[in-house]
Amino acid sequence: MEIKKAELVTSAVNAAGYPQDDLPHIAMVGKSNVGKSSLINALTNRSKLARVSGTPGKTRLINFFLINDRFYLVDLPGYGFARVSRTEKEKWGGMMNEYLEDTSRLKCIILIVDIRHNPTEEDKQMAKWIQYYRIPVLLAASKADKLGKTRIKAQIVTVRKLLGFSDKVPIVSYSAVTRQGLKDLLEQLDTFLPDLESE
Ligand SMILES: Nc1nc2c(ncn2[C@@H]2O[C@H](COP(=O)(O)OP(=O)(O)OP(=O)(O)O)[C@@H](O)[C@H]2O)c(=O)[nH]1
Ligand SMILES: [Mg+2]
Repeated sequence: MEIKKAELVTSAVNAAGYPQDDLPHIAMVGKSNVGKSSLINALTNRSKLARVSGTPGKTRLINFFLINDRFYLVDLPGYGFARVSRTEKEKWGGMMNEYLEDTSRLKCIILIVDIRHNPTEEDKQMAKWIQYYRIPVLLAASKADKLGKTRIKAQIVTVRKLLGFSDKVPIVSYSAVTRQGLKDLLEQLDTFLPDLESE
């Protein structure tokens, strides 16, 4: 797939704010600061489409990016940053629950983890959630520019195992900085979307 068109359509806090059409969704989840918004910018070749920050907790809303007028990339708020109140955490849980309540349009969740670190308890919880809801998943290991090739290979095996996913679940390492792995990721995304011909 080649991304030719990308636009932020809407930001939502609840289902009433989601796009009301039937286009498929591909949603990104992961720890705060792992690089979800950066991945959207890298995939779409637009440096400022999604807001990126060195400070965790930048994305607090559910942002819907319409891609090629064909599907939505959904940027979900990150989890697991220390300095948030309990109310904030509950708000996050509520937003995620509501989003995952209706998965009819959700074709894939991209679960992003930082290639340099083992998955956290919250990553494992998210993996369980994805399995519970039986959502097709693509694992993406970010910041591959920070690790040598040999260690990337080893870490990919570890990540899959610690998250409890089978060999059937694809995992791609990538870097939003060097752009390594992005082509692979786009090719993988194609496999989750309905064929254009049959739409
Ligand atoms: N070296 C490197 N840095 C990256 C990469 N991807 C993201 N970053 C950096 O990581 C930081 C966080 O990136 P974001 O894209 O804002 O992370 P996020 O997951 O959207 O964070 P929240 O919105 O808080 O959930 C920024 O400083 C990015 O520049 C990558 O592939 N390599
Ligand atoms: Mg973000």
